[in-house]
Amino acid sequence: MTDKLAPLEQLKVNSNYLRGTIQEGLDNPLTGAISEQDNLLLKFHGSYQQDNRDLRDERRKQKLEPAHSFMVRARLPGGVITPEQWLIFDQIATDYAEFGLRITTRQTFQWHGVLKRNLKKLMQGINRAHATTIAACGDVNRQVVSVSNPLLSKHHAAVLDWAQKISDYFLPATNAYAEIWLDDKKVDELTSKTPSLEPTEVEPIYGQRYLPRKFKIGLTIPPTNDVDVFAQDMGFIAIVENDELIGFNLTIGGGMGCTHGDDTTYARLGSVVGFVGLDDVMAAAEAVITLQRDHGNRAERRYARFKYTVDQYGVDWFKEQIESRAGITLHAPKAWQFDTNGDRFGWVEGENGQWHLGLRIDSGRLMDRPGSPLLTGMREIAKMHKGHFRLTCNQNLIIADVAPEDRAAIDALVEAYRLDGYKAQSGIWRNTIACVSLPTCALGMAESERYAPIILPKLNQLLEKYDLLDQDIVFRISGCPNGCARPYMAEISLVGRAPGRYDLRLGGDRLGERLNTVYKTNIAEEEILSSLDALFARFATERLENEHFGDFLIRTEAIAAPTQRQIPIVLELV
Ligand code: SRM
Ligand code: SF4
Repeated sequence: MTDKLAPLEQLKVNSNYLRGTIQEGLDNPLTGAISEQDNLLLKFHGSYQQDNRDLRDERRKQKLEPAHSFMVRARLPGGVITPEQWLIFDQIATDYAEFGLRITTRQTFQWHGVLKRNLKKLMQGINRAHATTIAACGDVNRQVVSVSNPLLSKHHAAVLDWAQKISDYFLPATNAYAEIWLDDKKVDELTSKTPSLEPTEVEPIYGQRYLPRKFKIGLTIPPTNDVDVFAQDMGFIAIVENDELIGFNLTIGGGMGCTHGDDTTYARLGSVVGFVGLDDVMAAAEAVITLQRDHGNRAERRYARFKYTVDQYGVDWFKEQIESRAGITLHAPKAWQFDTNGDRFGWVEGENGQWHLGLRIDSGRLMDRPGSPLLTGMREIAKMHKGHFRLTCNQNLIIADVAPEDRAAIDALVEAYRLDGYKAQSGIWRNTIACVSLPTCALGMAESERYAPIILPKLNQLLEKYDLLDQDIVFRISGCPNGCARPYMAEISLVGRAPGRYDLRLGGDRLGERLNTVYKTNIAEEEILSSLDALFARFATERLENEHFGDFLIRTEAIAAPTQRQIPIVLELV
């Protein structure tokens, strides 16, 4: 059997529970890099070795090694951050990273451009803030995402609790993280979140080989689907009856990543397999994860994501297996109704009378730029804020739990530091996500984060012509088909093929329940704009009342119907 394993499988087995020779690589002063094998293991610790692609050619000419640095990703279940944590995260970004703080599409922070000599200091900073980076990347259960704003209602808070419980339960148990990054200090000295300091050589859930591939979990509470629950390997849709959270509809097998020109890889929406009561949630989750552990493809990483396991064995087989492994009954799914997968901006009052301010952060990048001192602005807010912050899966930010009497002071800082972009932005701009891509992402084929501010003013011009500037349209850009911006669910998306060239995809909905479809492939900006110009013109005159752009395109057959591999169970809504 073992000789059929993908090379990474063997590496995991031989890594002594994720230690490899990471420590030796960090200690080697002769290079700013670590070995490729250790880089693969480093991911499980929440970091990737990268190099600045803008500098590649110049350094090659000068016969220098690439400008190596590291990206670090925190694990912040549900994206909740205290002001004290914020200030530490900001400080380490300022001291050790290059591009500020970056909110990701899974509501956590990344730091980019961290030099090898600073990596441990940055990791220790994160742990000092009672957070961790373990399992933020790698073949494990990753950052668990949860519906934004836990403070809107008691149910939001309860769903966040579940997200944190699930996240903690599936943390790796290895002591390698503490040994390498925390000098094997007792975790309590640094953080309560980093697991296990008892020397342990077993991984009760994962075993020596961990999972075949990354695994992602998201929880949401209708009518909001801001986590894009159907994009998750495993999703939980909260069901509230008689004002009580009674359980979740369980979804399995969502995922976005695919490869250009390879139809055997595809984006897939999660399938709803049934309703689980609160007592059965953890057992169901463990059954799903261990089924993927035991049946996922470990020979060919291209097919190792859970969605392929689900399609290989079938949803019905999975239902039976979940029930027998967990010793539970999957009940018929309960009705739910989403109204958006976007964020709300501006002030909202929670049911306890406290207020929450949603801010739009373009591509989630918090940096100080001329005329846009966002990082400093958020630092000033963190110094006086008494509540929490929430990061969202749309790369935005909520200043949560603000007393009515503190709103004015927050408003003044938001305005002074230009954090109030959402007030002037068009509907499409406010609903844009762009993945990182260049210069740090090794897989980027076209610009994304840096392209958004170039194309958006041009899209605004088109929309203005047709008086559509206020239309909320979900627009997402990914620099390659891996789909980190979840582009396959957007009303309009661009998926990078080569510098300046993208696939234009159209027809997702605003609920996160429909995949879109390719409209034109491998086109440059001029054609992107002319294609959309024609469609916006029709939308302006032919749309029904309250009809959204993606729905309009499908209804009028302006685009081919989406070819979804699996459609979530559709219910008679009550
Ligand atoms: Fe992603 C790989 C960035 C969310 C699908 N993703 C990467 C890497 C690490 C590139 C690499 O492997 O060398 C990117 C690092 C770029 C950089 O410089 O920071 C990267 N992914 C991101 C982030 C930062 C995008 C962003 O703009 O915010 C998001 C971090 C999330 C987090 O905090 O954990 C991010 N990635 C996603 C999502 C969206 C989601 O999970 O909701 C997806 C699609 C959902 C899914 O997983 O199917 C996603 N990323 C991928 C894939 C494709 C996986 C696949 O099934 O084929 C890769 C490539 C891979 O794993 O081999 C990838
Ligand atoms: Fe990089 Fe591609 Fe993900 Fe964008 S979608 S961050 S280019 S891997």
